[in-house]
Amino acid sequence: MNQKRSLLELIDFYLVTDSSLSKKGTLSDVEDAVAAGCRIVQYREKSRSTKDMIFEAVQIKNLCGSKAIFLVNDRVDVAMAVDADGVHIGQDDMPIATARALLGKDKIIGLTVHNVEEAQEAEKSGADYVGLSPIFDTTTKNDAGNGIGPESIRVVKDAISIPVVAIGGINKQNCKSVIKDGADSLVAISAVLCSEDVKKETQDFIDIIKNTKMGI
Ligand code: TZP
Ligand code: MG
Repeated sequence: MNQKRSLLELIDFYLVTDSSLSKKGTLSDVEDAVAAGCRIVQYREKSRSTKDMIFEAVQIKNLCGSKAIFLVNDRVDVAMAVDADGVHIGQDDMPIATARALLGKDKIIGLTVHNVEEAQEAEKSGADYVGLSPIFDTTTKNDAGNGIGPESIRVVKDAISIPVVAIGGINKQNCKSVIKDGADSLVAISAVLCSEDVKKETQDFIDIIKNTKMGI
């Protein structure tokens, strides 16, 4: 049993890395977010060679240690090479069943979904959580499409029993409503990585999420 699996129930702020937005570098971002209490990190790197990704992924895995789940975006091969805790894949990436066969039952697999049908299908296929995307319009991902609106979070949350992670256009102003609308966790890439202090921003998000979940 992957010990990190139990952390999935505790996730609040979810860090997705982006070297093109980072001010101090991906390793610094991960270190800051984990120090702030972030319990899940996804290494999302679109421009590095496989060799460089593996080198960086090993370092991110070490920074996560036992404190945070460490997932690799898209690249099942990189996740396997460094024995990451799992992967996050999209609708056009490797099918879940194939990823599961390669990674084994203990690894965590997250799938991006855009509506309730995809979310139900994801759960049926054995996804461990879904990333519901994009909640609001965003310029961080070119092909993300238009925001589906925060109301869709509740619809998806009520239809499945695995955790729902909200992503796309989320910031400190709208994150409270995203949690109230039913998200278990949320990603805010530009809001955190474009800030001057990744640790403080992460802490702020975690505080808002925790307080909102407690009804404060
Ligand atoms: N997947 C769907 S939207 C998105 C990704 C990776 C980008 C989210 O970035 P931001 O800056 O939080 O809107
Ligand atoms: Mg993808």
